[in-house]
Amino acid sequence: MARDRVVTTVCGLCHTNCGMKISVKDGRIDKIKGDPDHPANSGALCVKGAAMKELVYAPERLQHPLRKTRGGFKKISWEEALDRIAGRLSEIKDRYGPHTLLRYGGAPVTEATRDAFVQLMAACGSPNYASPGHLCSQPRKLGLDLVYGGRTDPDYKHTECMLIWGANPTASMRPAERFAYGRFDKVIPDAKKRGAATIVIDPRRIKTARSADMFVQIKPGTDAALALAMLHVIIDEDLYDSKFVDEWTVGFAELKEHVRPATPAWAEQITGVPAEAIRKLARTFACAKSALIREGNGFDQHTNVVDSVRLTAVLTAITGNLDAPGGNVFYALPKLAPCPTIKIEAKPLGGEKYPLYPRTFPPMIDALLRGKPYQPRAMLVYHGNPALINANGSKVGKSLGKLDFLVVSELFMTATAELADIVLPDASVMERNGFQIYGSYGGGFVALRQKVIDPVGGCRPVIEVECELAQRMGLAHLYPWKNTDEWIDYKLKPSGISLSALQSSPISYVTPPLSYRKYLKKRFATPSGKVEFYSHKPASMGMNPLPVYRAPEVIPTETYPLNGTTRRQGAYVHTQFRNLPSLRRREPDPLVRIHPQDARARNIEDGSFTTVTSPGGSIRIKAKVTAETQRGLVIIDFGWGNPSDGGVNVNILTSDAERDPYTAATPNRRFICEVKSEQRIA
Ligand SMILES: Nc1nc2c(c(=O)[nH]1)N[C@H]1C(S)=C(S)[C@@H](COP(=O)(O)OP(=O)(O)OC[C@H]3O[C@@H](n4cnc5c(=O)[nH]c(N)nc54)[C@H](O)[C@@H]3O)O[C@H]1N2
Ligand SMILES: Nc1nc2c(c(=O)[nH]1)N[C@H]1C(S)=C(S)[C@@H](COP(=O)(O)OP(=O)(O)OC[C@H]3O[C@@H](n4cnc5c(=O)[nH]c(N)nc54)[C@H](O)[C@@H]3O)O[C@H]1N2
Ligand code: SF4
Ligand SMILES: [Mo]
Repeated sequence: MARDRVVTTVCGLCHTNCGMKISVKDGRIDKIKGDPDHPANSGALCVKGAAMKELVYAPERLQHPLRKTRGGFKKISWEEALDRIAGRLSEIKDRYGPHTLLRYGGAPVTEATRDAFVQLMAACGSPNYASPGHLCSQPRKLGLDLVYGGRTDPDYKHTECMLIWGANPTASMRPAERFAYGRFDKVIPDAKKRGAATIVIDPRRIKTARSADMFVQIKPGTDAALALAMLHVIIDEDLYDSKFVDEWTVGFAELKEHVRPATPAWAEQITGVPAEAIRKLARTFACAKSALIREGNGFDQHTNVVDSVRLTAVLTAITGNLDAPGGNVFYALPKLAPCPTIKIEAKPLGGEKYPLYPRTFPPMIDALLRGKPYQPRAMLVYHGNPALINANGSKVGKSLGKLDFLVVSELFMTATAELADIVLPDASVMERNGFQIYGSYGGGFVALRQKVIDPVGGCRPVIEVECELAQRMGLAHLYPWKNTDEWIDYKLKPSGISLSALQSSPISYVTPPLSYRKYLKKRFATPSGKVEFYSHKPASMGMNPLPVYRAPEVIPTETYPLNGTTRRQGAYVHTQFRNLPSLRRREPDPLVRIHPQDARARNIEDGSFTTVTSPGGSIRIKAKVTAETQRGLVIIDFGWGNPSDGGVNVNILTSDAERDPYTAATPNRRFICEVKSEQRIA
């Protein structure tokens, strides 16, 4: 490899996967720029991507495998690490059965995150591989699937009306929106120039709300009530697309009956949104020439997420905005070969209770703690931090402690890695080949994530490590690849390209450009081939076939009079990056945001320390007094609590008792609490 050169690659620190141009000097990363030719970001980079060099060369980077001993972690060789892991996994598999092996992979920001150790579980015969999917997009995907058989994304470019609903794209998707439109920071200003209306539905006055035409400040977890009332108005006032409804939907008569009692006055009591504002919202959305809903992660992490998102899908369909210009459309994505490649008959731990989303993580946590239906024994963690990101943090810590054997592949020593028996230092996204897939107006495309530098220290890429383990466990014959490059070729085969093709053309379009109303030819991928307002799948689980509002079971009490929710900090991704100086300077501490009236009533001053207590526990945290939240709702920054970040884990306060009936989604964005100023405690 030439030691000085410019490498075109893809970031991979978040789902946006921006293109990068990286200059390398003497085998080290020198300068990082956005790739002007990459359709996702057109040259822009966010502060996190710009901090990539700090991440790669961070002094705390793990550089050797570590083994836990009585005296703490000790450096060991790769040979020893791999032998020990293969030996222990084989032993546990033989003694207790393959199903007692679990795998957890974090948010799938790259395809390697999606796949790592999944084939190993399958080769062993375990069905138990999970992710934070129950908190992130999988419940939303299921909601959309139930109604119209696929996931849609917004057609920002052509819309007349945008509902930014439970999403904060200017903070979380900057500079690019994954599926749609070059640079997201231009989406809203461009739409405004065209005269499109922007409506924000959020409990917090986010930045986008300040310039929106309408800001609907909703109580968390009550979106289904709002959507039902919108449907009430739209049907009552005949504002729906009757031709589409007649030809392409099932269950309209049932839906009409269902939403009759859901008046705006009823919804006002639940959502805190005035009835008149609900009527205006419904009329603006339904009467616009085209309208889209950008539903976001604000829906996930609530216990009614699937039904709430089903209702947004119904709103899109009933107003004729489904797969129509300016509405919510099906973007084609490049096809990838499936992983695992082995059919496993055994059901995952969530299989009985959550047949529509069986690979959900909470049943694994329960099984660890209760030993029922059986006791899981070992877990491999890749690119995730389950100890911090799940609801009821204390319980999660205890449950991971029940494992006989925990292996964590990481870049840094995290709260989860601290619990591990063996920690493996992974090569970062800059130190291994990879690829990324995207949807766009021009069609689905694949981009090459070209290796930029050799792995630092003794780090090794995870796919290689997995192949080594498979070899040692006598399972290599069950792998269609032997190394990272072969894995890439295997994955890309259905799209008709290969790693070497990508190396000569780093961005390859593999599907035709976006077209609309594809259902006219292909119908919808639902059992009836139509949009299902009424669905038999929930009915088969004993659930209401129509989407409903389910009131949260846990509501404020005298002891815990406030609702709490959590906030994603733009400078960080989840639990990461607090150790990178340029980012830490931007957001040095976690904060609890509290409304001025709630603060005054509690003697809490801006910048002072408070104790926030919920039935799950207490945390000490600095207050920010601000009217961006609503009365009765405090907002706490999420993602702190790693050993060296000096912050507190908000998930100590959240509860996992109540769950979404379809996916086991826990209410990480809604808990009850009280906040006390430090003076008052003293
Ligand atoms: N209360 C509350 N809880 C939440 C959320 C919330 O908003 N509020 N958000 C939820 C959501 S949407 C999600 S997606 C989850 C996130 O859950 P996770 O994905 O489990 O969390 P991350 O902090 O992203 O964990 C990624 C870990 O991978 C490590 N890592 C980074 N790059 C590499 C690499 O190249 N190789 C390896 N081996 N490791 C790497 C990082 O150091 C980090 O420790 O959290 C969920 N939990
Ligand atoms: N910088 C940065 N970027 C990220 C991430 C990160 O951690 N940092 N994480 C990535 C990941 S894994 C994800 S999932 C995406 C998420 O990206 P988005 O889907 O855009 O979601 P969030 O940014 O979490 O914003 C969710 C919004 O929903 C609001 N909300 C909370 N509860 C409710 C509710 O009950 N109803 C309504 N209507 N709104 C509610 C919150 O106040 C917040 O403004 O971002 C990705 N991008
Ligand atoms: S938005 Fe930032 S962190 Fe995410 S891929 Fe782009 S540059 Fe990287
Ligand atoms: Mo997520």
